[in-house]
Amino acid sequence: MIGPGSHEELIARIRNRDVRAVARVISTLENNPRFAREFITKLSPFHQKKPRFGITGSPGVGKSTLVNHLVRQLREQEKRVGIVAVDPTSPFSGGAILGDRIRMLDVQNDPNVYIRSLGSRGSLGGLSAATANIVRVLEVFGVDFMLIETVGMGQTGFDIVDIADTVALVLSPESGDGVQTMKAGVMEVADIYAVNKADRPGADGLITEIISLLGMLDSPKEWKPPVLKMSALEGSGVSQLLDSFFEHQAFLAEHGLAATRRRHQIAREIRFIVESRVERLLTGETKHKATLDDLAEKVQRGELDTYSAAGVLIGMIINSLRDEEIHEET
Ligand SMILES: Nc1nc2c(ncn2[C@@H]2O[C@H](COP(=O)(O)OP(=O)(O)OP(=O)(O)O)[C@@H](O)[C@H]2O)c(=O)[nH]1
Ligand SMILES: [Mg+2]
Repeated sequence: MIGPGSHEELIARIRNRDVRAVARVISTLENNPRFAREFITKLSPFHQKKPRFGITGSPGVGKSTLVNHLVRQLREQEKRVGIVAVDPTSPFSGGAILGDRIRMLDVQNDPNVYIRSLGSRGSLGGLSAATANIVRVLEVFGVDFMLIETVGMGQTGFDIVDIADTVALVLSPESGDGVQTMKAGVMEVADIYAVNKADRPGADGLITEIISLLGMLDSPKEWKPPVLKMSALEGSGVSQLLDSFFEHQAFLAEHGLAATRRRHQIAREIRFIVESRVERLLTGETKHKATLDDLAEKVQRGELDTYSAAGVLIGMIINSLRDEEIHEET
């Protein structure tokens, strides 16, 4: 348990690259929103964002195997790498990363590589509020580069596009999800398309399909997302992925888009925090939930209309949020 007053000490330890302090803080961030508020407030002055690369795609397309390659390439450049893998199948992690741990065995014992798996709290593709904070902690810890692996993108309140600078969508011919994924409107948000498992039949067909779908999008972007072909298993074509990432970083910088993009992300994060706090008040055995039920009954009996009921609840939520702020400050 992390006691009060120890935040500064923990931050000092993290800045000193103390792995145990990092692990402890990350676990607490994942499970304790109040700790997150206090800790991140104190951490922020020490934080500087690092390049962040998001790797997303359906289960089993080869994301972790590709991440492994990326880590190896970055290590060859003497970079320290942080990896966050968001696993939607586990509602909590506590560091029990299993699948990814096993697949990333060869980079696991490198002290310059920090791997952490997180639950996504049940929302497919969505990130928990803690994810952005955990990335910050690792950046203060001193990684030069963040890799973030998630399943799915662009469909939930807060996800990979809200954290990463550049997002690669990984597809594989055998997952057969190419067209469906794109039709779900996911297409626009990827900066790079990585067709993996090129050692399997169907990769060229998938590439043709992606290129033609990209051509149909009527959002004329200056950045033309590359469609890359690779086999993470054989290690062919994988270096292009990192090259494309750096090209995209340079593109964002040259066009002055990095800052704008980041500001939008931060706005989305703030909004997500606000929404989460309101939602927390209305979920579970809270007095707000009880009031909501009462109000519903009144509307049902014809004593009240829905808008007036909402007004009552909004007033109550405002008061509670204000109380929380005052409470936190003391
Ligand atoms: N044939 C072939 N198999 C691959 C390739 N890349 C990965 N695989 C295999 O595909 C399986 C899934 O790979 P992962 O890297 O774990 O895929 P993932 O996308 O991280 O999977 P989840 O994290 O479970 O969503 C493993 O058995 C890999 O060995 C490839 O290029 N070709
Ligand atoms: Mg994986």
